[in-house]
Amino acid sequence: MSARKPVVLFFPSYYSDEAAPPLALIHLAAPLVARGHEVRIVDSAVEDDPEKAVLQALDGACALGVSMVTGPMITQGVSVAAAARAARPDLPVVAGGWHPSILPEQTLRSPLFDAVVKGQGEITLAEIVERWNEGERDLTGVAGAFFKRGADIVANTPRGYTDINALPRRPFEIVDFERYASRCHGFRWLLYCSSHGCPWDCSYCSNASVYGRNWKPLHADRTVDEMSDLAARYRLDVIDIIDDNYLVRRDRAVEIAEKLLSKGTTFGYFIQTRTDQVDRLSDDELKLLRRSGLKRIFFGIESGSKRVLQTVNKRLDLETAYRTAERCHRAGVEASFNLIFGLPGEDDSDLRDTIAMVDTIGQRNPDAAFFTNIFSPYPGSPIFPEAVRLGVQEPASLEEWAIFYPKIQKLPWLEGKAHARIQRIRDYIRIGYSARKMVVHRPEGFKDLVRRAFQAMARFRLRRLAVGFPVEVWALRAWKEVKGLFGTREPVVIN
Ligand code: B12
Ligand code: SF4
Repeated sequence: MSARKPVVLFFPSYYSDEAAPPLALIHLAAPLVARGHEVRIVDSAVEDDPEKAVLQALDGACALGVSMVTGPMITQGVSVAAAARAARPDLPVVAGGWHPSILPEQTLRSPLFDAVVKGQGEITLAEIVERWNEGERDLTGVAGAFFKRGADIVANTPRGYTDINALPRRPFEIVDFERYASRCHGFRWLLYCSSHGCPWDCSYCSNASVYGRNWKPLHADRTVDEMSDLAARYRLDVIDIIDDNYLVRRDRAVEIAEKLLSKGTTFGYFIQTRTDQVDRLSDDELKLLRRSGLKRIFFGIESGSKRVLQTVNKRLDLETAYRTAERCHRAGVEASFNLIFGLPGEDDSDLRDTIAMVDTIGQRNPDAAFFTNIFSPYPGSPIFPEAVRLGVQEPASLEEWAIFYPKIQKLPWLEGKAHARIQRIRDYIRIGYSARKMVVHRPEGFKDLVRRAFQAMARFRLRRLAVGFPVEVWALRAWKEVKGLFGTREPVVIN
């Protein structure tokens, strides 16, 4: 057997100020490190010249892996893979992550990639690297891999789910944590995964295409040990648990909270879940979670229209959502609500319902935050074929998927003035209801008075759906630009 050569893993830019170590790549590194490979991670979030950094890291390497989700990450994923191919034509390149997992054959039609991993990558990538390290390009028999044999694309059998409890510990130390903390102005946080999947079936969500309609957790003990070790090692302020639905098992969440409390940990943690999952917790349990460090819950609530919620199979009851918003406030847990505008069939009465819902939540929880999106039909989601039927153009190549992004994508049923109007509504929700921002200090004194005046105006407009001639939005934009000219940036504080 040849010496184990280094493996380079690249995380393309996602065009955001927030930076946290690339969790997917740290997961992938676990078995490779355990088998004796050096894993060199290059992350655009902390790299000024990612292409140069990848080319340098390739020295002596046996493989390059590129991670991509549908959307703009593809742009740099492709350009860096092209630069690597030009510099090291002999080097095999593998793509993985959500986009390649959902569209493995189309991704592999790009001449830049030699293989694609479908789904969880830990064991599949380790087996691929084992072959490539020996100079063997044929990947026959590596479950979960797609590869090229001459002009053909070979699809191996699926790997099925790998229990995360059976995988080696995740080697966070292979990235330089301090580079991330300094990008976040000293805010110290990590992303962490304690379960995979979600048993629900919302039609706009692509989860099931990768993890099935299952929910698979890491044992509570291991979760507590890992999180507290990481928090101590990196002096973390917050661990952002990225699980799609952390509260599927109430007893496990309670057990984790009790164990964190008995260890005396001081870090905060964020979770994502559904309002009905919180509704099952008693007040005491919710307070217990708060005392154990639970600072913020992200809820996908999407729309205030019962009809729209039904068409996307959300199975969500608004009264439960209101009750949960209020109970979070009482328990001291910050609540963030995600909204999706532009779902197929949404009309003015649905918009009014959504605004009324935002208003009700805002009243019952004055600290609630709202994040708004325009619907983006992701491949792999059950709604995708309907979106195509309604006129969404399905990209025909990996590169074309780069523009598939809520910020830039136009929907055939939401064009021109209708699109601009939704953008205004989003602006006014941001001004009118997001009491606490995730990344910026809440203003004080005179600035807070101005903020309140803008807030009242935005709420007034939204209640009447009167968002034309948006002078407040223009004024805020102009103010931001002036601040930008003088180089003043708000400090990044994720509270
Ligand atoms: C955290 C996160 C992000 C972070 C990641 C930051 C970081 N530093 O890691 C950032 C900010 C980049 C992000 C951005 C976006 N995200 Co996001 N994100 C997630 C989230 C919540 C967790 C990802 C994660 O780390 N999971 C844990 C790891 C271990 O699992 P994993 O990512 O699946 O990785 C495994 C496999 O996919 C595979 N794999 C991954 N990469 C690679 C690479 C190689 C070479 C190989 C072999 C294998 C492989 O192996 C890994 C280990 O098993 C997921 C939802 C989820 N629960 O996974 C959504 C998710 C990936 N995001 C999604 C979306 C839509 C977005 C945005 C478009 C959202 C938006 N509205 O702006 C943007 C895209 C940004 C851009 N500009 O292109 C979708 C992707 C859907 C799709 N079809 O691609 C998801 C699935 C959410 C959802 N359910 O819709 N996201
Ligand atoms: S949107 Fe949320 S609740 Fe619905 S299936 Fe996806 S992860 Fe589950």
